[in-house]
Amino acid sequence: MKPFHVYLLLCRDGTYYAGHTDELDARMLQHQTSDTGYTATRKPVQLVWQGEFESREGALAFEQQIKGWSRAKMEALIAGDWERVQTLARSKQGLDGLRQAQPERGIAQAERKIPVRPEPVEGPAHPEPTTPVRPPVEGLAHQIVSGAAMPQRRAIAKAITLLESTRADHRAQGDELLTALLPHSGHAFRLGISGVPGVGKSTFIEALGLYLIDKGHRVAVLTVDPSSTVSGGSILGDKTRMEKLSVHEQAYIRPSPSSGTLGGVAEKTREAMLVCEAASYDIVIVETVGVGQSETAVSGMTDMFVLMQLPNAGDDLQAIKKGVMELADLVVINKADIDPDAATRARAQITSSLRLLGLQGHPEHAHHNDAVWHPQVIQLSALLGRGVDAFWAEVSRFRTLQTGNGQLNTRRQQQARAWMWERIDAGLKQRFRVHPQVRAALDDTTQRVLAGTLPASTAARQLLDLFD
Ligand SMILES: Nc1nc2c(ncn2[C@@H]2O[C@H](COP(=O)(O)OP(=O)(O)OP(=O)(O)O)[C@@H](O)[C@H]2O)c(=O)[nH]1
Ligand SMILES: [Mg+2]
Repeated sequence: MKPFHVYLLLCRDGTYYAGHTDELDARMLQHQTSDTGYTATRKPVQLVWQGEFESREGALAFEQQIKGWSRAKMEALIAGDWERVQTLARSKQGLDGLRQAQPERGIAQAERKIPVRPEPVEGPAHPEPTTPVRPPVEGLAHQIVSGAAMPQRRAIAKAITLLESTRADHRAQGDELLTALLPHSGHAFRLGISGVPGVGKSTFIEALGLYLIDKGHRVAVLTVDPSSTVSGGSILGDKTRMEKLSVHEQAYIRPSPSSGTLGGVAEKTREAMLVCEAASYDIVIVETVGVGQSETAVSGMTDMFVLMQLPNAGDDLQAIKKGVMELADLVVINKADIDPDAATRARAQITSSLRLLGLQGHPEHAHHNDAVWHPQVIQLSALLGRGVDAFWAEVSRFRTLQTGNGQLNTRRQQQARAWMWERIDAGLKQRFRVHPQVRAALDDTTQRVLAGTLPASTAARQLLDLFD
């Protein structure tokens, strides 16, 4: 039977919001996009806790209870510290109320909930649960790979939430889960789509997704939003308005993780991609905003990288400057309906820029073989759904070519290796920063470098020696 969820959101203003629903994904999307309700002016919001109930009444009762809870008690719940919740309840409300409040399935049964920390923190900000929570990873993997539609959808959401958690015990379970899923992943085509805010990425992905589902595909859409790493919120998440696609049963849409470094966010997206593939989504689309370094990250996790452009010259010059054009396997000029002539001019301009790049740029930065594939430039109107079939024809041609000549496989191998090293670099840096001796010496050493009494390179060597 379909469970009811009670959930807690952490809002941008630091307040918590408690709600209940029987469609958690759809409700989250609503919170992220809706202009009404408590969360409308408090976006971005982050799901920090959920519990499951057999009945709506049970869920409602618990939601009402939570709404009266103190902040400390909510935070104990989020941290999974049920003992502390009980202690706080004993001092405030007495145990009876608490017993009533307990989810029928959920809090006591660890596999029914996956609590997530609101923010990654260096030390334990919340007390660790006294007994480690242990979702049955095998069961979860099984539901993802071969579960029926609804349990599968829930299992995917749980898996991704688990993978996004920064708690060490969750990380270990997440690794176990990924290892179990890996043999079932890799069969999808991974398509990256980038472009400046407002170029029409979401509108296009909605049109493309519905087109692909109509052709019998299952489509997963993930986003990498660099703004989320700064603001803790998500530009893309706020604006994910793929109304038809988001409710389609053959589609799965997940907004960007909203904390961590860009590398961390990209890593989570990469892992979410493997989960979706294991769940037989055969087309995975990764959307990213054309600002910052996120294009490099997304082109580094996809089989084909598409750059969306507006029909005016300023933007493509900018893109060339940033070196993003070199990453593109295909360039799309959107909004051709507004000014067809400008779109035609832009197409000619970009085509010649690309040719120039092929001659003078860094074709080795591209992930295709320049000898066999010249990035194409096509026009379309995402709003009117024009050009989607021509787009897919190009994508299919590229895919066939890359599969046939072995480039697709090579590209994935290179990506996997690069990612491993990227994560090793990030991990080492993190360990270096928290190393006790390094921490003890860091301030003083930095001051001496700033004062000009110690050469920067010597300082680095000394600190690295401490780390060793
Ligand atoms: N005329 C016209 N408008 C379009 C087209 N595609 C998108 N739009 C409009 O452009 C605006 C932005 O579209 P989105 O799809 O939200 O753009 P986005 O690239 O996803 O934007 P971010 O998520 O902010 O990065 C919306 O108002 C769309 O209706 C198009 O082909 N023609
Ligand atoms: Mg968008």
